[in-house]
Parts: sequence; structure tokens; C-alpha cells
Amino acid sequence: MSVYVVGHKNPDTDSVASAIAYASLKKAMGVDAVPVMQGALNPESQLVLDRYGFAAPEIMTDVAGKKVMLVDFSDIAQGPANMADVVEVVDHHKIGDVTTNSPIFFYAKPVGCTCTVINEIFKTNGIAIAKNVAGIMTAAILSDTVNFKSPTCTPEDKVAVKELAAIAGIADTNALFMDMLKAKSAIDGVPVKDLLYRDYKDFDMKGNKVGIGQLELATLDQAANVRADLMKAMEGLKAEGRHSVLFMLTDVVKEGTDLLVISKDPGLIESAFGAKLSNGSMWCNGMMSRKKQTVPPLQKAFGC
Ligand SMILES: [Mn+2]
Repeated sequence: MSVYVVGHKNPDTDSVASAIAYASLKKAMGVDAVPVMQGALNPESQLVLDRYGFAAPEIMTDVAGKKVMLVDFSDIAQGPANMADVVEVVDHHKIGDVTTNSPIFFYAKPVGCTCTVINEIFKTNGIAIAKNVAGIMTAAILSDTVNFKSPTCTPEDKVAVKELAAIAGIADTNALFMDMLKAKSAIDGVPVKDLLYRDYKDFDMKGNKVGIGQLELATLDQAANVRADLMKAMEGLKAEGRHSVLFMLTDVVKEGTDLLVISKDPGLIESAFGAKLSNGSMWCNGMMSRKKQTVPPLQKAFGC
């Protein structure tokens, strides 16, 4: 019976690369593991899979009656429907609310990327990583750590990239990152709804639903023409019953975020980040990571 390896909803490069890499590890260990994903590839992930010669994993949004291994998440809300038989978890986020009926392999570390954790598990088991698998793992770590600039990045992530890039034969990881950034930040002609959902997550903050999206850009100018439409689409999301909808326009080169805010209580959001809203947004210098720099101050402001 196949076991399905799945990353979180709205798949990013790490959740897809982790699923493929972990399935390849489990296959080498004799498990019939199949990588799947819960939605279409984003442009960055598409570039990465194309470059290293992988077809897109099958999309699976319901796992009724199936055994699943979770990579890059452990929250029920981030998983496919009917996730009742979780047999392994490998992650780098805070521990979520998934439960199991029996003891399982559950391995999470506070590093910048799930692929960094998977690299370690490969080594622990003495299993060689295929060249093309090492390629997508390298790309995933560069993506999740924003080329080592994110505060979530650890020395372990840097060492993992060194090891994996050597296996994959990648001479210039900066060039790979810039190619990914260009693919990711190309927004010309992309419908606003797609931009909004490209990297979007809902959070529960003391009973309040708070949506946070992020778009990483080479420069903020890239989003100037869609800013007003983004705000309108965020209004629509808020009207669906959310307390607040935040959208991070992150300038990867300047290392900061123009934070767009639609909220029932704008003052609360201002107090969370110690900045004033002007024209619906505020510049947060140094803000790069939703997980580490946007969610925790918000949780604190909401009294979580
Ligand atoms: Mn990740």
C-alpha cells in the first residue's frame, strides 16, 4: 500500500521539494512512498522542478483511507481533507495540532527549511541523495531562507546548501536564487486573486481569523500597479469573516516589508509592529519572515 508524502496547502518550493526528497528517501528505505501536493505549483517551484527535471507531483486534496507523511507542516488546517492516518512528520515550524493513534516518527527542528532537516535524515540513514533531488533541496533552502537573509536561517541551513549544491553540481547558488526570485516576483499579467493566494495562510489569533499573505519582490515598484487592486481583494477576504487581512510586500534587496493592512482594528496592528499606517500600509524595516517577524508580534497584540 502506498504512503503519500504531502506538504502544506498553497504549496511552496520547500513543501514540494520536501515531499519529493522525503519520498525518495523512504523509497530507498523500501517504502512505497509517493510525493503529492495540495495545489498547483507556484512559478518559482515550477522553475525549480523544470530545471532539475521533475514532473509536478500529483495534486491530492483528500486522503481518506490513505497513510500520509507530512512534510513542512503539522497543522490540521494546513493538511488535506480526511487526514486520519498520519504515519510520519518532518517539519521546521511550530508543532501543530495533528494527533495520531499510535507512536510515529516525528522530527522537527528550528531551522530555516524542511529540506535541511531531510538532508540530516538522509545522512543519519547513510543514504546517498540523487543529484537532481539535491538540486531541488538546495533551491528549497535558498527559497525558505531568502538566500540566507531570513532570520529563520541557521548555520545548519548554510552547511546543508554547501553539501547539497556540491552533490547537485551547482556552482553559483546566488545565481540560482536570483533566477528563482525573478520567476517568483514576475507579476505582470497575473490575476490579483492569484497574487493574493500565492503564499497565503490563515491564522487563529484568540478566536479571530487573521489572513497573512506575502509576495517577495526584487523591488517594490514591481507591485505599484496592482497595489490598489490587492487592497480591494483583501477587503473581500476580510468580508468573508476575518478580523484582519495583512499582505507583506517584501523587498528582498532592501530587506524590509511594505505591510498592507485591512483590519477591524487598525490600531491593534499598528501597536503590534510599532509603526503608523499611511495610505493603508506601513514600512517595516528588516521584516522578511511571516513566521518569525509578522505572526509572533501579532499573536502578542491579540493576547495569544
Ligand atoms: Mn518550509
